[in-house]
Amino acid sequence: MNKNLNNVYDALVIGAGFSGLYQLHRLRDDLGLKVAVIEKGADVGGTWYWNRYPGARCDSESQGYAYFFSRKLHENWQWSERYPGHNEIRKYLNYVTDSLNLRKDIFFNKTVSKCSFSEDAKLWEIQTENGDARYCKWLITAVGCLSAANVPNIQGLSRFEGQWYHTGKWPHYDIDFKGLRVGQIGTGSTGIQAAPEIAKTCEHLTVFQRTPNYSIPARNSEWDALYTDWVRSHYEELKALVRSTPNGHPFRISNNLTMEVSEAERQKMFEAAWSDGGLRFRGVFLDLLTSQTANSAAADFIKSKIRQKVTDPATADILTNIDHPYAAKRPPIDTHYFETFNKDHVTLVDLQADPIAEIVQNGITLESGTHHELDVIVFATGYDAMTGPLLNLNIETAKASLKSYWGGGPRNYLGLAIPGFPNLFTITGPGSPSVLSNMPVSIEQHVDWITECIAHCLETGCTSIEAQEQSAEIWTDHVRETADATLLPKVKHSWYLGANIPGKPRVFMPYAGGLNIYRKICDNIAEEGYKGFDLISDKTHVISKPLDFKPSEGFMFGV
Ligand code: NA7
Repeated sequence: MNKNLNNVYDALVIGAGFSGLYQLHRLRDDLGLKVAVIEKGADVGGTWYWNRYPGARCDSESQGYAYFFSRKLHENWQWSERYPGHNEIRKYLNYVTDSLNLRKDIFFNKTVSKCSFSEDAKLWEIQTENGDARYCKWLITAVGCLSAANVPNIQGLSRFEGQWYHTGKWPHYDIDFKGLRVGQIGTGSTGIQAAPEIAKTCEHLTVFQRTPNYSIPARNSEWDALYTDWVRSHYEELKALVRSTPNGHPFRISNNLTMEVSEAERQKMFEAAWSDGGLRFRGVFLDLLTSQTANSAAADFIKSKIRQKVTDPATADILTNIDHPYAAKRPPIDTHYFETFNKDHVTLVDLQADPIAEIVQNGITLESGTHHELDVIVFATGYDAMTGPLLNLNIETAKASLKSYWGGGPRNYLGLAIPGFPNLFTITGPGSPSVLSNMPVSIEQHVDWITECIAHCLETGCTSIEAQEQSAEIWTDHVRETADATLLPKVKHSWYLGANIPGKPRVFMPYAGGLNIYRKICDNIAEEGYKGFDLISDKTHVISKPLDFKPSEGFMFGV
């Protein structure tokens, strides 16, 4: 190790998105630690630094998609629309960065290539691709859940003579689609946002759909001054609301059960939720994700709406041939997605009927031999979600690598600590509510918990904290049992399950028990002296308590 005082830190944080920025602030400004952030991109933003595709916009409503730790930050910021667009989110994160003077402690343009723990020095060594090394006692990953882009291995891509892009690694300049024939592969949340925007200017858009998807109208709109004032002056109420809901969103989920109201009432409630638009639709009944009957009622309602929007019945058939329960895959919301297929220059290709055979120089050929000539291919094909960004860091100790430890799927404690990997914390890791919730709210909860945990270690002279193997086993079982009590795992191709990546173990990754319940579990564990962790002092005295956490029966799926 070539250590000198300059490159040894109390803590290093990987990633300068919502998580990394707040973690830097808390450790540096509240605990007074020497901290730095290592970031791959050239600026702050994390996921939003890379996601700049046409139509890229957050599905969370703006009034809840922000930090709530600072009243001042809240009151001096103003969102302009119901859902924040990618440019505005980057502006917001730059505003936070500058307000808190964070930039000076961020190393940009540095991709972490390896994180190895030295048992002797009790330090993590963080190497970057350009050959730098930095050292720290506490290592915190803030790499996001959706940052490892998945470009499917379709034969022939290297032969394609046009341009191709992945939505999650979009160029930092506007692409002019005028006069171009564009093929878009993928109809998840991203593809559903991108297609209507690309269709606005291109000569022809061909959407290659493998699995049809439900989508609810987003009903985005500009905020008026009255609402902006209301949001700015209702900091405490909004903060209390997002911290109390199971999904961290600024709206309550109804307690009504779908089949306990009359058919007429049910349709009326679906209609009202459809008019409200967005992820709120998911909250119209309590049991949409736990009762197949309830879910089918919602699914039928949405399918009937899609049929009303799409003028060609054959196209409507392909769009509504949906094989999974509503919201069991991440439920998209859209702005004129289905209406886009009514345009003469937009074609839908059903890959279930005729899969892609190969990509050739001038387009995509299907197994039937049908050929689609293309100038541009847009891969809206998602991510190696949740585990991908963590495994890409090549985290290892002398005894194990994370890749081998997670060979059968992620195993950890509370989604934030992994047995065998001391002093390592994973913000919004698999096994935490993360992607089932409104991310900034989950992020704040994790960062606060990690900060308090490190503060506790510093106060008590503990030099090392590590999750116990048994705790990880109990927690991982609980994550699975909680998901199994819902319709969430009943999907063929879902990135929640890792099923979108060939060879990835099929394990339901996020915690579906609800952010509010999860928060209580984490708080209880901290209050009871970090139950389930081994805390080791300089004299290697283990002061941990065994975990007696019993999985609760309560669960609540976010959106
Ligand atoms: P998703 O939700 O993983 O969607 C990816 C889409 O790409 C989905 O329609 C996939 O079909 C399709 N896909 C993936 N691989 C292929 C291949 N090989 N051939 C054809 N089609 C393919 O990613 P998004 O970026 O839309 O959304 C990710 C999250 O970002 C989103 O949920 C929000 O939380 C924000 P499939 O369904 O697998 O059949």
